[in-house]
Amino acid sequence: MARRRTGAVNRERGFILVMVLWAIIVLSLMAAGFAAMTRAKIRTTAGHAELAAAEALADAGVNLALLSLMGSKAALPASPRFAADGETRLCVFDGGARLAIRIEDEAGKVDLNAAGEPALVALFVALGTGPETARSYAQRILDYRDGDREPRADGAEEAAYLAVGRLKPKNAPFDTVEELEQVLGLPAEIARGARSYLTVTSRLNGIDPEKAADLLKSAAGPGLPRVRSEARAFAIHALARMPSGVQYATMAVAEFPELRGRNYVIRQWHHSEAWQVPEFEETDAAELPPC
Ligand SMILES: [Ca+2]
Repeated sequence: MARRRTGAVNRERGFILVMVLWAIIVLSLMAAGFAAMTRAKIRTTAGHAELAAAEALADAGVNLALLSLMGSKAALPASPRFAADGETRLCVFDGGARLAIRIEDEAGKVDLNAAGEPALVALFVALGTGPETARSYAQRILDYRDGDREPRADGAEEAAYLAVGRLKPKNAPFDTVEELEQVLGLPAEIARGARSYLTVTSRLNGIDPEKAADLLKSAAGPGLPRVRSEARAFAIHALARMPSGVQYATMAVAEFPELRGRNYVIRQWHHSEAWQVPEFEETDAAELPPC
C-alpha cells in the first residue's frame, strides 16, 4: 500500500518536472523573441535618427545657399560661396557628414506657364521627341493650363480626360513642374525627363542662355527666344550624406521679388530624389572645406 503511494508521488513529481521544463522552454523562446524584436527596433530607431539628421543637414544646406544668394543680391564684397551656376559644390560638417549643393537660376529653364507653343515644342524636340509629337505635347500642356474647354487640334480638354477615366484638366496655371505628369497623353518618362529643364517661377517666354543647361542653350532660337534675366528665382538642391552612407535630398525654389533686395519668398521646399554626386566617391572628406 505504502509502495503504491510512493509510486504515485514519483509520477506526480515527474509530471511537474516536465511541466516546469516546458514552461522554461516557452519562457526562453519568448525572451529570445522579445530580444530579437528589441534589437530590430533599436536598428530601426537608429536608422530613423540617421535619416532625421541627414534631413536636418540637407535643410541646413538650403539655408546656406540662401545666405549665399542673399549676399550676391546685396552685392556684398565677398564673392558668393555657392554660385547660381548649376555646378555642384561640396563641403563637410563637423562629424564627417558631407553636403552637396547645386543652385540653378530658373531663368535658364522653360516656364511651363509663360512658354508659348513654339517654346514648348523646341524643348521637347531638344529632348529627342519628333516635331509632330512635340507639337501634340505642347498643345496638351496649353489646353491643360488655359481656362477654356476647347481643345486645340492636337490637344486635349475635359472630354478627352473623362473618356479615359482621368480627372479633368486643371484649366489653370501649373503650381509645380511635377504637375506635368497630370497632362493627358504625356508619357510619365517624358514628363520626368523634362522636369529639370522646366520651371514655374521665371515667368519668361524664353530662356536666358547664360543661365541655361547646354541642351537648352543649343535649343534657343526663334521658337525658344533668348531673353535677358534679372536673377530673381533660383532652384536649390541640397544632398546630405552621413558617414554611414544614409542620404537625404531637399529641393527648394526661392524667389527674390526685388532686383537688389535681400528678401525672398520660398515657393517650394520639399524632399527630392537623391542625385548622383561622383565627387563624394572621388574626394576625401578631409579635403573638403567646412560647411
Ligand atoms: Ca483648358
